[in-house]
Amino acid sequence: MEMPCNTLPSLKADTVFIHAPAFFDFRNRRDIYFPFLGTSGDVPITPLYEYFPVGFKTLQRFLGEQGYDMRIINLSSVLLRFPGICVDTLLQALDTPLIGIDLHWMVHVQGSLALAKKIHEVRPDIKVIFGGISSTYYARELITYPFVDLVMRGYDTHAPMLALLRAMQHGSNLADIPNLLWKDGSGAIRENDFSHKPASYACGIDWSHQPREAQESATIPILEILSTQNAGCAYNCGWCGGSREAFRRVFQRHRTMARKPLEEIDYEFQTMRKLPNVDKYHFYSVGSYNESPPAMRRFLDQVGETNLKSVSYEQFHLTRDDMLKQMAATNKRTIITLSPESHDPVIARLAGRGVYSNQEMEAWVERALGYGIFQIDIWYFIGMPQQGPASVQETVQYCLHLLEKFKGQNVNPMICPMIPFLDPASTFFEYPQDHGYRVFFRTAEEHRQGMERASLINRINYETRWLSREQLVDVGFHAVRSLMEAKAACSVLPRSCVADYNARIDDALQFIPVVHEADNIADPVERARELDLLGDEILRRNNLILFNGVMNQAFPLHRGIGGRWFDEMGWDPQTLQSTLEPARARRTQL
Ligand code: B12
Repeated sequence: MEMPCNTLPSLKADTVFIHAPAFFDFRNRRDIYFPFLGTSGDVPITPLYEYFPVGFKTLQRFLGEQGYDMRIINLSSVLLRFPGICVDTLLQALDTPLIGIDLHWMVHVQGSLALAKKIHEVRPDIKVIFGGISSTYYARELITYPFVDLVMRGYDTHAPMLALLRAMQHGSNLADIPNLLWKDGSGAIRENDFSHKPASYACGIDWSHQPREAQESATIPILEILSTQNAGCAYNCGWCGGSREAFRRVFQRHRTMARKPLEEIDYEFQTMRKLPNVDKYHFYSVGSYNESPPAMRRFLDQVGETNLKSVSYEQFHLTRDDMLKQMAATNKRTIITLSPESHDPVIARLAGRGVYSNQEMEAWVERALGYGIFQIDIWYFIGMPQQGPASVQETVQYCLHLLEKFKGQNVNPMICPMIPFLDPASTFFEYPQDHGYRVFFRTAEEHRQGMERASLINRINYETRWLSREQLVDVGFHAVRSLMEAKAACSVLPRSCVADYNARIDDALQFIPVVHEADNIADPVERARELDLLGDEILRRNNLILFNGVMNQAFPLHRGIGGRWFDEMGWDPQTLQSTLEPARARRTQL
């Protein structure tokens, strides 16, 4: 229950971008269950998906240099960090004509729309604009919501956003702003040309400043910088909403890659070198599989000149030997992430991978480690074509083999179910029957309503001929559990850590079916009554997940949030704390 807060100092900006939690408002909800492991992936986030698009940071720099002040509020982080905060109070403090909300990842559909609705209730004077990958795909539907004023399409929105801010400042017509959907004075929807599709992508980010808590927060702070050098993809995995074909569907551009200019990449590294304690930061280079060898070599030169603690690169093919040597030479803790998706070559190929055999991969791992690569992460996925429970089990067995073969050598296989969504715009989403898939939600509104279901199983938007929704969760969670056990047995992870992690999985495995049964009651009144009976148990469990810390497969220990690069909160933590009543403020301290 939200309590009134003391007012916050006014936050004045030409535009404020807010990143909504995947579910708004998750606090104190007794009727929707967020189980442990409810997210896929290895990134340090809760099931609220706190990352905001890295494009917020490029927009902030670009607009800033043009004289427009853009501020960022990660509402997800704010609400996790200060659960007592009153959102109305926060919105009242904004002094801006325009709020940007990302619906980039579809998983935010409920949170982003609910936030927009809230803004219109509390601050009808502020215009709300949506943007991001999913916003582009669903632009025509999103603009029909009464609380969405504008939608900006595109993988690069810098110039159009500048044009929009200028037009708003001068009260001029919006009809000439590329990529924009808007409503005219009569409320009629207008769609401008989707014509701003530059060959280059974005500008460099200024990494020299990080959220204030980065150094001071929890015992194990999450010090990470993330960057992507390109938008789009050279590959075509059927499940991926960023694949070659998906990019063409979403952005209506034939060429599926746009690259960051080299001088902008250089700028990013220059700013990183200015970051105090850069040697304590991990650098996550996303999408490096899309870089050509010459571009990658130039990139590695920059890494070599930056004293980062560790660096990770995602690779599609097995990296060439000369590149491995250069990677190892540029940073002592170089991590390479491979994603064969399945040990079974047929399934791997159907998943868009399968470009090397297990034998080739194992020989490559040996070589890579020999050249001084510090760690190899190997990801497997659940929810691929022709992949049934037995196949998943075999993948786990194969992971055990890898763990034993490379014992003590930092080879870390991981597995995760593809939940809650099959990416909209992916080939499997568009042509489900051709690939053995069934899609439950197609529109944005169907996804939004789906995300409000109490049961995680009912929030999943697909199933395959080989794994039902229940099985995606059940088989998926059991696979992670077995793999964690194996890691304890091989001393890759401490036994106590795994015991704690797996106890949480066991609890989720026991409680998910209970919530699911109640959520499946046809009669809404009876369903609400049954869910209410479970309410205390749901809330207790949610509070163990949605709090000021994160834990994942790659790092199964709780780490405090607040200092992650995307933990920008608009106000400094002390100010946010001071708006809470004294008693509640004490409760939220670390
Ligand atoms: C890099 C990346 C990541 C990084 C995050 C980087 C980041 N913070 O931006 C990491 C690895 C952390 C990640 C995580 C996830 N990802 Co990801 N990711 C990608 C990837 C490879 C590139 C995205 C990209 O190119 N962005 C560049 C451009 C498009 O965006 P941008 O510069 O950030 O922003 C510009 C525009 O988008 C727009 N914009 C964005 N927001 C807004 C808001 C407003 C108001 C406006 C005006 C404009 C605007 O303007 C910006 C400036 O020009 C794509 C695959 C691909 N090839 O596209 C998948 C992809 C985006 N991810 C995807 C998914 C599913 C996820 C996860 C949900 C996976 C998971 N289950 O954990 C998480 C979500 C994390 C979270 N929110 O907490 C899907 C999304 C499909 C969908 N439509 O929902 C994609 C398409 C493919 C995939 N399956 O991996 N991801």
